[in-house]
Amino acid sequence: VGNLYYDSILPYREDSQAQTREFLARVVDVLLDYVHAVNDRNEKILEFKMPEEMQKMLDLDLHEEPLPLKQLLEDCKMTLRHQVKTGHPHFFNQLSCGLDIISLAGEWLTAAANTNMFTYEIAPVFILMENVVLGKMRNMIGWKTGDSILAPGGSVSNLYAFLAARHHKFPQYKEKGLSSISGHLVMFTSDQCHYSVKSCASVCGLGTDYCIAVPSDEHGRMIPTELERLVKYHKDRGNVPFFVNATSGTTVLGAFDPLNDIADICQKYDMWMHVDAAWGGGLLFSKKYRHPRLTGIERADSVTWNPHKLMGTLLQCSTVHFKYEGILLNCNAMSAEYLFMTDKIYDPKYDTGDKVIQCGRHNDIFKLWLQWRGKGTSGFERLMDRLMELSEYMVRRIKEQPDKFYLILEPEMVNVSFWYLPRQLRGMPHDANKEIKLGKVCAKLKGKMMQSGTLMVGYQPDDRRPNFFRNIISSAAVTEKDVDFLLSEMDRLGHD
Ligand code: ABU
Repeated sequence: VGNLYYDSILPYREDSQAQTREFLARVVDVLLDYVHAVNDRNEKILEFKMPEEMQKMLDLDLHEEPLPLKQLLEDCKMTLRHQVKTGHPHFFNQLSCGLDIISLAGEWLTAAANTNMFTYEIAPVFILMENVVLGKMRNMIGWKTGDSILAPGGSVSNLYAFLAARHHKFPQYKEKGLSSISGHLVMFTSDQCHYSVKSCASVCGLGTDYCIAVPSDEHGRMIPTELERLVKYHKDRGNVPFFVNATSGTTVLGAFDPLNDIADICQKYDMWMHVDAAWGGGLLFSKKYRHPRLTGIERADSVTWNPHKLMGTLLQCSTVHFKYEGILLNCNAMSAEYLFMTDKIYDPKYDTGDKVIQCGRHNDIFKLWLQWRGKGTSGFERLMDRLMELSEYMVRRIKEQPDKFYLILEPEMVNVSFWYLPRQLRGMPHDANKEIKLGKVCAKLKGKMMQSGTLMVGYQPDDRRPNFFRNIISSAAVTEKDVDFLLSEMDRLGHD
């Protein structure tokens, strides 16, 4: 592309097919080099720099005059050179890991199609794909009908569930607002839930004091008798318990709340039951691991399920499902006539834009649809089983090295919680004082991982213990050898 500028290619020059193709082909080369590097175990995951140093090193300025296309190619290379390779087989840091190639191809197509998902008129194929995929997901939950939407992340999916639950109980709320509600609404969720559930209480006017944290057991599962006790407590004080969030796959421990017990309580006290299965939903594919973890999910009123987590679909791809047909339109429609005309030549039920509180909606379906076509349902089942088996392998390997590693609990999912023991802490009795020291090791060792660039594993405290490592295996790239590498690399970096 030599010294060409933006106005030498489409759409500025009609006769620029060759240059345009050449420019894009060179961008694709950069992307393919990156995909190759991501899958190369000899490559580092990152070249860590402090933000100030990174800022100085990179030319990120925006200029008055245009830059040549060759500079833009350099910009693309530079960006990926300094990006953390989240698809690298030694990246275990986040719930969303991996780089699924078919889903990536889907995302590239999505970008080229560059459409908005609000009407059939401008996204006909994609809207029909949404119907197919979301209908299939509802069937897997155990419902024959219902309503669903793709949302920008699990937190917003949970918010949609909250809004639908409030609409279901107080259909006048949309028009009359707070005056349609007598008493103070109260919602319940376990003390291990994702923070977005509490955020619903803040965003929707309950106040976080009315999002009640139900105690969990030592595995991180909500205790149903505690839920019932707290529901009664609030009812007795004239409050209105109306919404319970059960989590299937908690963010830190990967715990599954007992859905049937929670459903019984919701039924008894006439409360909406939402299941936040953003993380654990993928296990619905697995005959081996679905039960007992997700047993009873079909009794929920709504379910959040993020394919961009365990299923490896590229970010972002989050879905929320409802048992009730038409609930999203009833709850959220504003009937903007410039977009959702009712006298279109096709059935306006295919316009999904009025189901949501945003207007513009990104196309998150194609990459999932293409990935599902490529893998088949059986391929997803194999992936789920493989990820779970690898996590079981990691647990075994940790138990085989009790001098170096301390398993915190038997995981229910691919979250493995553990401490690393450097030499000076080995052989000491395990008590609260030692846990404080082990917690300090986490932050130091994580820093060493980032500086060496060879490994990334997350850590955090919880309300029972100081910092501990949370290892996530949700990438199809990971093998037993990578798990062995992870443990030996932690020991190499952290032993002293
Ligand atoms: N709910 C987003 C998950 C963040 C994480 O990867 O831990």
